[in-house]
Parts: sequence; structure tokens; C-alpha cells
Amino acid sequence: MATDLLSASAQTPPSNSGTPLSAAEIPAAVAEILASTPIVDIHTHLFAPAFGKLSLWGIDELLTYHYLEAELFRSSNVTPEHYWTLSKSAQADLVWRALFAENAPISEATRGVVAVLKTFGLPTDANALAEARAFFGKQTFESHVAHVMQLAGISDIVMTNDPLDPDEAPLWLKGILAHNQFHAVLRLDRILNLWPTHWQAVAAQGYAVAVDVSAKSISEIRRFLGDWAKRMNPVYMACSLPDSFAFPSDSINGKLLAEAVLPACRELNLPLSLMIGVRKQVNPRIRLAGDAVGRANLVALENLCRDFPENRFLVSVLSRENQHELCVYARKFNNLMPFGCWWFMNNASIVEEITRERVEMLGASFIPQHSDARVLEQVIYKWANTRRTVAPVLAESYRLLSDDGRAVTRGDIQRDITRLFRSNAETWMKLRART
Ligand code: RAT
Ligand code: ZN
Repeated sequence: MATDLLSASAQTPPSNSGTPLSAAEIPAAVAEILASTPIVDIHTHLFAPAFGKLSLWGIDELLTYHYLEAELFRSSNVTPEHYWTLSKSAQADLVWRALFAENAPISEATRGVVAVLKTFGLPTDANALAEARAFFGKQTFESHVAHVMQLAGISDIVMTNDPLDPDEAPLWLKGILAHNQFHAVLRLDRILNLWPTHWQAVAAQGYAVAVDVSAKSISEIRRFLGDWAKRMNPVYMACSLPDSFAFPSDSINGKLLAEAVLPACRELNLPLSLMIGVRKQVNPRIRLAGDAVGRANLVALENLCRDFPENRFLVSVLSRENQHELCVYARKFNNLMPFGCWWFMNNASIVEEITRERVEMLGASFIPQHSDARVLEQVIYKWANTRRTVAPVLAESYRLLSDDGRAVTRGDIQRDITRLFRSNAETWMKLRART
């Protein structure tokens, strides 16, 4: 077994010190340790300050998050076509009126905005957004980032970086200074899922590729991946995949995965993150909010983990129905790391269920959550919600353990929480070796 496949716990000194906790003391100890352990946020859509306008933050961005736009079209008569013609602040006003003034904001995504406003001492029931806008307008982004990370209790933010994004790629090509808390990820959706539409963008960067993914194209794509890995210093490569994802496959996706991406990951010793189960653009009228979910056939994952033991796979699945199988596969393959409760799974009731299932089947050998934040301040509420939901699940596991006859100490709890929320990620991504 490759050393980097060894569990993070093997590198943490065992904790057998500490006084055993009584059953009544366990919940508070878990909550305190969760609150004081800085988290590595392993998948976000946030950007380091050096990316300038790509970084989204502030009240107007919070309110126009696509999770909220999906809810707007259910509680307002505005048509998507009209909504897209409005300015950002007019869109935000509309969302505020429909979801926060004319209705109580009880959904997960709306409550999140309320929690952010409260954190900054801003009114949560105002008729208009003037005070919130004035507050965010006064912040300097760099120091605001540091403050928000501290409020959220996170030490590291893993970005999503697309080498074919027309706004982002030029910044990398010009040269972006590394940031010690923001880590890059080489995202491959355009290449793996939409090659016929995007091969010319790869060609335009100086690679001799063609639409047909011939042997020449494959070797050029590997050169492209190697060059971008050098430029970005990514902590993993990543792709989201549809519910219909199959592997092995004669499709362009199957060929590119087997012949270009997996070998490049092995060569560069990078994990590959697969986020499986999205049904893209079932309703294109609502743009980013228009994606849905489908149950995937995880035999594709079984084939990948077994046939490529030298590759490591970070995997999140979008369908609730796929969660249990993912745990079973993680028990079979230690080159598979389940992570996060992704997107439509990131609701308290489902996070609770998934986390309980994972602890029961995998102990502390998984990564419970990522924020998927697109707007900076979202990390405040998303991580508060995760801590609030996960704490009772962990506390119950320790209570059962104590009931069954094994004393539980604060040291035990700290070691597991560190492993779940930090060191599984640090080990898999070689995070500290990179900064
Ligand atoms: O959760 C989201 O914001 C989605 O739109 C997706 O970005 C998803 O998380 C992804 O990374 O593809
Ligand atoms: Zn995402």
C-alpha cells in the first residue's frame, strides 16, 4: 500500500490520556471541540483576493446565490427572462422582498443569509438593504476575508479553478501569487464532459489537440494537464459527472479519463475528485439554478477504484439514494475517500442521516463536509450549520461507545474531530507540503 494511502490517524499520536467523560459530559465536550477545531474546507467556489472581481462577497451576492434564485421563482411571479435583465442590486431587492419580507425565511438557504446578517449585527427584518449594503461597502476585502474565516472557524479554503474559464485562465497565465490559506484545484468539467465544445480552447493555448481524441490529442492533453498543474499547484483534480456516468466507456469522457486524467493524476500524485449525479440544465431558463439530481450507477466507481489502485478518488454523490453504496465502496477500497454532503444533500435532515451512516460504517475515515460556498460570507452559516448538525451525531456515537464499555476522553474526541475535519484532507491533499 502506498504510504499516502495510510490513514491520517496513523500519523497522529494515540490519545490514551485524559479523564473519562460521563455520558452527560459528552455532548458539551463534542460541541466545544468542534467549535475550536479549525476546519479545512475542501471544496468551495471562492477565490483568493488576488483573483479580484472573481471573488464574490457582500449582501447582493449573498441574495443572488443560485440556491435562492431557485426559491425566488417559486415565491414570486417574476419570470426568469425578466429577472436576468435586472441589475445585481435590483435582483437582490426582489429576492429580499419575496423570500425575506413577504415570507419567513425558513429554508436552509434563506436562513443562512439571516445568520450572516446577525453575525455582523445587521438587521434581519429590515424592509430594505441599505444598512447591509453600507456595511459591506465599508469592508476592505483582504481583512474581511481573514475576519470571515475566523468567524467560520476555517483555516483553509480549497478553490475550484478552471483552466478554460475565459475570465480565470488569463489571470493564471499572467501569474497569480500563491496564498497560504487558499489552495487551487484543477477543475476538468469542460475537458471531460464537454470536449467537442471546448477542445479549441485547449488548442488556442498551444496544444496540438483535435476533437477526435486521437493518441496525439491524448498526449497533448496530458502535457496541458502537467503544465496547468505546475502553474496552479493544485491539491487535486476534479470533475462533476452526470447520473449517467459509466466507466469504463468508449465515450470521449471514458477515454479522456482513462488515458489522460488518471495517468496525469498518478504522475503528479494528485487525487481525483469525482462529484457524481448532477443532471445539468434540466431547466435552462433559470441558468445556474437549473441543474437537478439523478441516481447514479456506482459500479463505475467500483471499476475505477479496483482497476486503478494507484489512483486516489475523493468522491461525493448528489443523490440521497447513492449515499449508502458510497460507504460500502469506501469499506472495500482505501483509495476512495467519501466527502461532503453535496448541494441538495446539504440540509440538516440529510446531513444528519449521511453523517450517522458514515460514522457507523467508516469510523473517522471520511471527510464529513465541504461548504461549496460561492459567496465568501456563506462559510459562516454553512459551517455553523454543519457543526450544529454533526455535534449530536458524534456525541451519540461516543455515548454508545461509553455505554458499551469503553471510556471516552476529550483526547479521543479531539483526535477524531481533527482527523475528520482536518487531517484526512491534509494527508490526502498533502496540504502542508505545498504551502
Ligand atoms: O453547489 C453548487 O453551487 C453547484 O452549482 C455546483 O457548483 C457544484 O457544487 C459543483 O461544484 O459542480
Ligand atoms: Zn461545487
